[in-house]
Amino acid sequence: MERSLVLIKPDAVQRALAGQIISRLERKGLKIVAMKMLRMEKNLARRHYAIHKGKAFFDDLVSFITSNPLIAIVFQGENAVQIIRQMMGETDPAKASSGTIRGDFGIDVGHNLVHGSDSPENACKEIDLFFSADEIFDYDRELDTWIY
Ligand code: D4T
Repeated sequence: MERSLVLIKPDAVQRALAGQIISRLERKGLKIVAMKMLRMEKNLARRHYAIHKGKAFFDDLVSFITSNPLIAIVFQGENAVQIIRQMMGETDPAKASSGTIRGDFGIDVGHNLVHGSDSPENACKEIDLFFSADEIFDYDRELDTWIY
């Protein structure tokens, strides 16, 4: 079953939106298999966002993501990566459709509330950055027989 790394970013934690965001993903049918609160170290942030190194917004992005605690979650489900990207909406909340997390709760691209892995391959790499194997739980839920 596919997994995706979701970050409830510092702006969402500060705005007390963590519960609502997690709830949306849970109600969709996705299963939480790992979760922790942490303050991202600068080195981890630079590795996580390595693809953006050299871009104008890179330093602001690293400052923002390391400024306050965030919540890292591994969600599991069929097609989890694509479903979560759809539910998050476009990177820029001003362009994200209503009904998406960013479309409903955000305005500014630098404060876009959530991260979700953009491919199953990147999900595996990102999950490894945040979680050790013994922090990820393999368990059954009876309600899954009503989701799948
Ligand atoms: P993340 O990685 O946070 O899930 O966002 P996306 O996958 O949707 O978008 P991204 O990697 O292109 O951007 C990473 C992060 O950088 C911020 N950002 C992005 C910014 O501050 N200014 C910008 O112009 C862009 C493109 C927002 C998300």
